[in-house]
Amino acid sequence: MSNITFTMIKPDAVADGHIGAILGKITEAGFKIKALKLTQLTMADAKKFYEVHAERPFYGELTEFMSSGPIVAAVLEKENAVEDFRKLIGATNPAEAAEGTIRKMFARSVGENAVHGSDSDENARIEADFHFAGREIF
Ligand code: 3AN
Repeated sequence: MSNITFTMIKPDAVADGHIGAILGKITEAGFKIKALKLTQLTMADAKKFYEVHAERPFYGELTEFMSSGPIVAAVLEKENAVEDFRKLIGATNPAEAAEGTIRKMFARSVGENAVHGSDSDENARIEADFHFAGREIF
C-alpha cells in the first residue's frame, strides 16, 4: 500500500461531537478510509506513540490529554496523502490555522487540536501498524 497517512480524531473533537463532520471533511477532500476504529489510548500507549516528543515541555500534558477519552483512529489513502492531509488539518495552533481547515473549524487549542496527521510516509506506516492489525486495514 502506498500513499497512506494515519490520523486520530483526538479526545477534544470526539467529546465535542465532531466525529461525523471531520470524517465528512476527510472523505470530501478525496481520502479513502482504509481502516477506522473508536478506541482509547492507555497512558503507556500515548507515551509510546508520542515518544519523539518526550523531551518537549508539553509531553506530560499531551500524553495525559491523549489518553483522557476515546479517539477515532484511521488509515487514509490518497495520492500525496501525508502532505495533502497536513494541508487539510492546518497549523498545529488553531489560531494560526487557515480558514476552512479542520483545526480552524474544530480544535479547542494548540494542545487540544482536534486531529493528528502523520508527518512522513515512514511514520504513517509505523503509526498505522501501531493501531491496526494487518487484517483491519483494507
Ligand atoms: P503536529 O500535530 O501539527 O504535527 P507537533 O508534532 O509539533 O504538531 O506536536 C504534536 C502534538 O503535540 C500536537 N498535535 C499537539 O497536540 C501537541 N502540542 C504541540 N505543541 C504544543 C504546545 N505548545 N503545547 C501543548 N501541546 C502541544
